[in-house]
Amino acid sequence: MILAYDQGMEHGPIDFNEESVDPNYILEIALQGRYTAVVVGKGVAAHYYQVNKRYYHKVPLILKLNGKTRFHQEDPISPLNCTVEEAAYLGAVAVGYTVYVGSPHENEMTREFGEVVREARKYKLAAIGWMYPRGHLIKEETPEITAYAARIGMELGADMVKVKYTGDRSSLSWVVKSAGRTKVVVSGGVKKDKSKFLDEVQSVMHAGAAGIAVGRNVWQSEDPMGITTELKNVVFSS
Ligand code: FBP
Repeated sequence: MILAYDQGMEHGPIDFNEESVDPNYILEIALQGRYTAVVVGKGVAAHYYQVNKRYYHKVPLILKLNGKTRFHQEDPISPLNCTVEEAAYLGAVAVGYTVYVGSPHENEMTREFGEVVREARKYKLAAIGWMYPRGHLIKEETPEITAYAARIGMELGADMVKVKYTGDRSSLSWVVKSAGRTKVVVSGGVKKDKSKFLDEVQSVMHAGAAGIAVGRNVWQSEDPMGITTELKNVVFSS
């Protein structure tokens, strides 16, 4: 059960309100909700996580090493802005990297992710691939394309891949099979009706996925701890 908070870079503060704009608000949810890990970029890790004993090493940290802004949507590329060595210094247990599968810049990202995996081994950190099909060649993200993206993550050596929900249990279970021994987590997406979201998570778990990596559906909620409890019941009892 991973709490994602890299949206400030990816989408901008448009996703936040007066509370969630403050990284401490999210780190507190991660701490009190006993999330498996929180995902942040280098700046949040340096200014809010590493400097605060309340969070440092108490909340397992996944450092997102690359990122792009929402001004570049057409044929995206997500460059590294942090090294694995820096991530280890900041206290990370794992590193995350987005590969835009199908983008004309895909080769650059697969090569860079290969290097990230190699470095992660050196520092004994887990490597997680955000495997997102994007760009003008991807007319629509079908479940088969999601399965291909998950497979690419496994082929590149990822310990875990993060993919979008395919819409139903049986297509997601093919994604999970395609990833083999690489664990699959599913992202939350835009905030939706709570019971619809929990049903989705149930289907994710029944499909054999390892869990979820969710952001907006938790910290945009009026009751983040309430939804955390409900999520735990679904994720850990499935
Ligand atoms: P959400 O649950 O808020 O969707 O977060 C999951 C995530 O993968 C984030 O890690 C990332 O910032 C965002 O979704 C990417 O969203 P987009 O689909 O707009 O690229």
